[in-house]
Amino acid sequence: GKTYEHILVSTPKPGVGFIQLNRPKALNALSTPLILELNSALRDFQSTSTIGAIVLTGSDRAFAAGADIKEMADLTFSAAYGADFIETWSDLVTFLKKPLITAINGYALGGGCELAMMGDILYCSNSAVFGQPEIKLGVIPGAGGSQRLTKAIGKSRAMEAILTGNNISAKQAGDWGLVAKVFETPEECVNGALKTAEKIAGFSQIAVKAAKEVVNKSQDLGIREGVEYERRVFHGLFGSKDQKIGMSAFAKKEKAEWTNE
Ligand code: CO8
Repeated sequence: GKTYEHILVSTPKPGVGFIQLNRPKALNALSTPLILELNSALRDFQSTSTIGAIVLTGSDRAFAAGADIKEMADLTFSAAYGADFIETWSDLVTFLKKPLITAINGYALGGGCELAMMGDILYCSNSAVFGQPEIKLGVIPGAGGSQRLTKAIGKSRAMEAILTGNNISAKQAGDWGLVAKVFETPEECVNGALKTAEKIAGFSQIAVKAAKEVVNKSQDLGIREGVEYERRVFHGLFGSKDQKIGMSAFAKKEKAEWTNE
């Protein structure tokens, strides 16, 4: 495979792609080169048919401490606006159709919190610290934080976090539903994410893709259109081989052997 400078890429379990952000000296600050590598690795997993789900993590100390402040310090409005600064950073939410689990330990601040929230499932450990501290730098969240955090934890809590720059603890993240699970240790968090990814990768990839697609539609559509959208996709799955395989295996009390067709 490719060699990267700022990330580590592997396939530790059947069907599971694993990416670890690896700029330890800068607490995984999200520089443009790092984001380009991350997008490249995700695109490779997206186009590898044997990969069914992906886990993204950082180090025990930091998932990511935000966009690279040193890189941004001298940016001007024209340069940022002209080059659509940050736009490509959230590409992954559109091109990545396979489930992404973010395993968050340590700091997930600013762009780090936003990247964590681009995951389809968020897991964290007790060491996790979330926050959108941009207000302290004279700016605001720039990669979806104001939208995704508000959808995840509600307006009042998101306003408080974004307007004060105060951190959100792992316990709050769990209680408020920002994350699906809070683990005791970073190791348990990453292992839990890998286990869930392996489980997801073991199902029909056609059904998994459809499931992610319809859940994501709930973020954009009203309930009525969303339910109609779901039904269209549900009906469509009766045209797949795996629907026949799955339902006949159930009737015969056998294990389904998915074809991803
Ligand atoms: N950018 C660049 N370098 C960073 C960043 C960062 N965001 N965070 C930490 N570092 C560097 C430090 O400068 C330091 O480097 P050096 O050793 O060369 O001085 C090293 O990492 C270690 O950091 P600290 O010494 O500060 O470690 P502490 O344990 O004392 O503190 C903190 C850890 C609390 C995380 C602290 O480093 C901190 O507050 N970091 C900044 C957090 C922040 O403000 N993040 C938001 C950035 S703005 C942003 O993300 C805008 C979003 C835009 C969209 C992004 C799309 C994905």
